[in-house]
Amino acid sequence: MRSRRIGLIFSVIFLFSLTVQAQERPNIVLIYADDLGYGDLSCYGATQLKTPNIDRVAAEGLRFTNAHATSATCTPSRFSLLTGRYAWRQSGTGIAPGDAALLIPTNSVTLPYVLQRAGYKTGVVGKWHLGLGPKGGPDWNGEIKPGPLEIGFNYSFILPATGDRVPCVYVENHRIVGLDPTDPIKVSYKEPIGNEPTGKANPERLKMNYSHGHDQTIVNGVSRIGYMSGGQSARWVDEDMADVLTDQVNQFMDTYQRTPFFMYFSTHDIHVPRMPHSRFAGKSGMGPRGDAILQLDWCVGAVMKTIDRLGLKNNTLVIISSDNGPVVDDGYEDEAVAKLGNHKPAGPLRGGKYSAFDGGTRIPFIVRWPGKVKTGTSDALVSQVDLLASVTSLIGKKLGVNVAPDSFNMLDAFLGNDPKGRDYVIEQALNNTLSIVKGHWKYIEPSSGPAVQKNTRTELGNNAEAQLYDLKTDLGETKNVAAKNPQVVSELAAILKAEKEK
Ligand code: NG6
Ligand code: CA
Repeated sequence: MRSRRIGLIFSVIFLFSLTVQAQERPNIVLIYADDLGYGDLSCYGATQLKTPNIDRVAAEGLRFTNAHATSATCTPSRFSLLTGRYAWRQSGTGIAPGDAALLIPTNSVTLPYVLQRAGYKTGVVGKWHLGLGPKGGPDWNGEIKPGPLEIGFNYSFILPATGDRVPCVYVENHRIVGLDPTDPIKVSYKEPIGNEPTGKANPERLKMNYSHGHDQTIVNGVSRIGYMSGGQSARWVDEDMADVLTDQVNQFMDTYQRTPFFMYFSTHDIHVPRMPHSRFAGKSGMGPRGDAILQLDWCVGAVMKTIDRLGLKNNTLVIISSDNGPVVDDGYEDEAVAKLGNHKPAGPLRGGKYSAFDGGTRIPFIVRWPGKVKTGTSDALVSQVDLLASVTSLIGKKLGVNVAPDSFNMLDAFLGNDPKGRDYVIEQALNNTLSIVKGHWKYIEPSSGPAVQKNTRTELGNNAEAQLYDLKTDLGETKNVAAKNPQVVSELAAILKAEKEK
């Protein structure tokens, strides 16, 4: 009798601790869009198109106005997001070719690794773009590793690089999906292989012309960056990609609904080539770029529906953001320029993808966790590099010394309890020009890089002189006030110098 009572007490304690644990260990779903600008969503002020599903998440959560990707391009932003370290601290972390080796050392303490160690099931679906395989690149026809599974993910279903780079195949865990061994795949970023048609030689075969770059192997009527041959049965169909990826995300959440899980859904949208499904094609009136935003919004809605169906809404922390700012013509003639109308992809910000101006790195950032994250908007200064330290703190763990040195615990800001956030944040442009935002000041270091990228018509923000902008009165970075504020310039330049020397 006595032992039964003790048993009961233990079960109650055990159940109690399970509930407490469940509260402290929410599922985490990070939806990371590609090239989505600060002004591209209706909840961030866009009026020419509507993004009702993302807007709903924002209305139920917290919408940040001063959140930053660490870089104005993909690879370094993702490197920082997963490692808690600014990418410019490690050479070779610029935009990666599709046959690059894995850029994150396999002994790194990464965001998925921390969660995996704490009992989470961790998955990545979508764009990877952080390299795969050992030095020299992966063995596409064999086991493709190291990759996501070697840095903390339990499951991966990825595009090796980007939608516009070969190889145009999905990789599930260590293997290309649907590869026929009698039709092996070959990839080269140096010279054509086999006799596959290219955009340059066979423009008559294209569904959509390239505007700059992107004139190499044609896959699914679209010419890409890089050459590939073989692997016919494994090649993706761009128009189906959003459905294929969303399906993988939903299956993962279904499978692991009873364990805490972390899903990094790295969408292909709205990167080029913009080839939305026929359900979305022509629907925005803004050409494929606008249609891809509608498709992205649909993906978010579909994932939220699954979270609701599984009864996980209150125990799931949802984050929606983007890896860098917007670009209109990124290499294909997809009518993005002609049909832009009055839409401002970067909203009130100057520049865009590739740029040192804030349009390059200040991005949409939405956090929802019903009952835990306050609702409304937050002007706190936060960076995606902070997610690692903040999530570690959320689940009650500690990072070792020197681990994730640039990641700060901003949990209070992410929950909506701290309106201020970081003291300062560093931003990296395409050609590695660094900027620093501190309070209302933005300093861009002198740089010999070009002022404008001609093909994309992006103002890169490079200038041989130091630039200082007062973001409080001049969010659009139009008036360089460096000459009037020499002491602010030297203070910020000194912080940047010290950061570089760390
Ligand atoms: C550029 C590509 C651009 C895009 C970008 C990477 C050309 C001319 N331009 O080099 O189309 O692929 O790299 O984008 O090739 S990112 O979002 O993955 O950083
Ligand atoms: Ca990107």
